[in-house]
Parts: sequence; structure tokens; C-alpha cells
Amino acid sequence: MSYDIKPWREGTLAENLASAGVSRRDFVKYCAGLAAIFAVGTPEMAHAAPAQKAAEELADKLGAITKPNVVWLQLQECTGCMESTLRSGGTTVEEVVLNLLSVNYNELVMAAAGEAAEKALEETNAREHILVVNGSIPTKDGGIYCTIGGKSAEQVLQESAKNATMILAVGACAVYGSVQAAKPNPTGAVGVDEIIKDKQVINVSGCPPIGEVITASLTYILTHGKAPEVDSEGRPLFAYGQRIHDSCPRRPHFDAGQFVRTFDDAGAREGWCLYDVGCKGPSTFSPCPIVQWNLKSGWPIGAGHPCIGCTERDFYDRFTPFYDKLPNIPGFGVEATAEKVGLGLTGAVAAGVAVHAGITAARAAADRKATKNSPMAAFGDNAVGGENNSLNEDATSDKQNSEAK
Ligand code: FSX
Repeated sequence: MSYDIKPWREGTLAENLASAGVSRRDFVKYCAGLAAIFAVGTPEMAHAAPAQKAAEELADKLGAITKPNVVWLQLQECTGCMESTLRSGGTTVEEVVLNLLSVNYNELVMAAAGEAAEKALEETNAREHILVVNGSIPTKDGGIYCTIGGKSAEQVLQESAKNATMILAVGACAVYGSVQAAKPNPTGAVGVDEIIKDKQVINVSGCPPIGEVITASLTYILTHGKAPEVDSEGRPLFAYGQRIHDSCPRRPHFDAGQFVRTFDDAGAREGWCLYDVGCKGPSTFSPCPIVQWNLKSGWPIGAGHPCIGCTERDFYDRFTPFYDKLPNIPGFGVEATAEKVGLGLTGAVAAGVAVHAGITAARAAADRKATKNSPMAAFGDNAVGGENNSLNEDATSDKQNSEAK
């Protein structure tokens, strides 16, 4: 089915979709896919079919939005995150939605260049807007390692953050500095929240993050007008609330002590656990096994490669050599339960190992919640109360909650 996509006219997203020829039924189907991602954060719903009610509710909320202003910066990065975003979903309805929501400023996809592009950025910066950032910020030597239009990346970021109502750091680089920040970090690369301290930064980590997780995070803030519940690393809990190990299809082999020892052995052919050849799944929070990649056609562990832990802080420094087994934690050997291994290695909860060693993954995810936002069935929310529409108040309460853990 082909649609008549035109630039956003007056009115709501639903009205613009209708004039492009997208039926309500197709839009609800698209929203069902998003609702399934939000359900990932609720382990008991992770494998359940998305409820029609949740999809309808999300379609109502998303359909009601009017065109947002979006600035999408690309700083020190490889463009993998934008590739991932543009290739998320891949359905024709999603294409229409992404086209309609086209950003005011993004170097990769905007038609304008040079002074016209800078003007578009200035004009959007002057209004309230959503700011999405890919890439790290170099802080050494006056920031000369990444400049745009004669300004340092830090200056560009500060200017765009000033009137931003929401800030999303997308990709390990924007979240933690990532590979560029790996020792010896020659450019002094840092993540967005090292620069922007007075507003909450929602961290969508991964190198790159799954495209559907990026669009789902944007959808959440568009429909709620505020940040989703986040963990102590600032990552949305609906996507990063559980470890890869919790839903890994190779998990029964881990529990049975069946490990791949070399990539060409009989265990590898049988699809056994990749822990012994370096898999970082037990210490990595990401929905990869559930959402997967490339229209759910595969994912690294599914293809026989160990997880490299790219959603975690300083993954390059902490997890290389990638093919080395995760270090044994005192008291936890290979035979330890998945919860013990994961909890022992995860910075956010490492201090709580003694207390939490026996708890379930679902409980661990709940413990990592930093805020309680308004409930919405499509996002797997229960009635939790605590409506709070202030970005800065949310950020403060996140920080306090994180520090209290
Ligand atoms: Fe970094 Fe993204 Fe890895 Fe690349 O924008 S998270 S290097 S996939 O592109 O920033």
C-alpha cells in the first residue's frame, strides 16, 4: 500500500495520517508494535501479545499530538544511531509517521546545508523543542576535535539545550562517551549529562540502540510530555529494565552448564550458552532478545556471537577483550545462578549483591526504578500515581532516588 505523504499541515498527527491515506486500523497496528516494546519493561508481559486496548490507547494519544519541533544533533559518533533509527520498524505506516515528524534540524537527513541549516538550527533553538543528541562531546583543548559551523560541540549542545523541554541522549557515545572516551580518551569525550546538569537527560544507550527503542522513547515523551521511568543510569525502564540474560533463548544451556568453548565446537552448533566465550549478557541491560534487530530477523547472540555489553557504562574499557569470559565474582562461579552473576557485575546494583542475590530479575528491575510517573497501560504501567509534568522536578527526584540507592 502506498501513501500520499506530504509535509505536516495544520492539525494533529491523526488528521495528517488520514489525509496521507493511512487508516485508523493500520495506525493502531503500528501502535501495537510500539506497545509491545513498552511491555518489555514488565517481565510478565514481555512475551504476551500486545493488548488491543493498549494499542488503541497509544493510537489515541499519539494521534492527538501536533507537530513537535525537534533538533537532532550529531556530535562525535559514527552515524550508526541515525542508521538504526531510520531503519527501525520499516513498515510503511512507520515511514509515514517518521516523515511527518521530520526534524527541524539534523545534518544527515535535512535538505538544507551551510548557512540555511545554521539558520534552521537557530530558529528552532529559539523556541521550545525536543533535543535529541547522538555522539559524545570532546572537552579537551577547547573542544577543537568536533566543531560545527565554527562552534565547538559543547557550545552547540549548550545552545540547543537552553530551550529544550526534553533531552534524549541516543547511543552509547551520547550517554557515556563510549569508544571515544575509552582510555586514554584523547579528546576528553563525555556524555551529554556531563555537560547538561540542570535538566534531566533521558539516556537511550547502545552502540547503536535498537531503532525501535529509539522511536519508542520518542513516542513516550511525545505522548506523555514527560520522561519515562528511568533506572539509575537514566535509561527508560520499559526497555532497559531487564538483563539480556533474563530472556536469552540460550539461558537453559547456561542453567544446565552447557557452554560453547570455541566457536566451531559441537556446543556452538547446538546453540549452547556463549558465556564461556565472552558473552556479557548476564551484566547487560537491554531488550535485544525480545525486540531483536532488523525487523526481528536476528540479533547477535541469536547469530552465535557473544553480547559485548554495549548498553553499559564504559563497556569498551570494562568488557574488552570481548572474547574473555566475564570475571568470576568472589563466591559466584560459573555454576552461580544467573541472578547472582548479573547482579554481581552490574554497577548500579553491585553494592546490593548481598541483599539482592536471591531476588528475581523482575524484582531487580523494580528496585532500579528511579521515579514513578503517570500510569498508561500501553507502557506497561500500573496505577502508580505521582503525576509530575515538570522536567526539572523529575530530574531532581531521579537524582535523589538514584543517590539514595
Ligand atoms: Fe556512538 Fe551513534 Fe555507536 Fe555509532 O550516533 S553509539 S559509535 S553506533 O553512531 O553514537
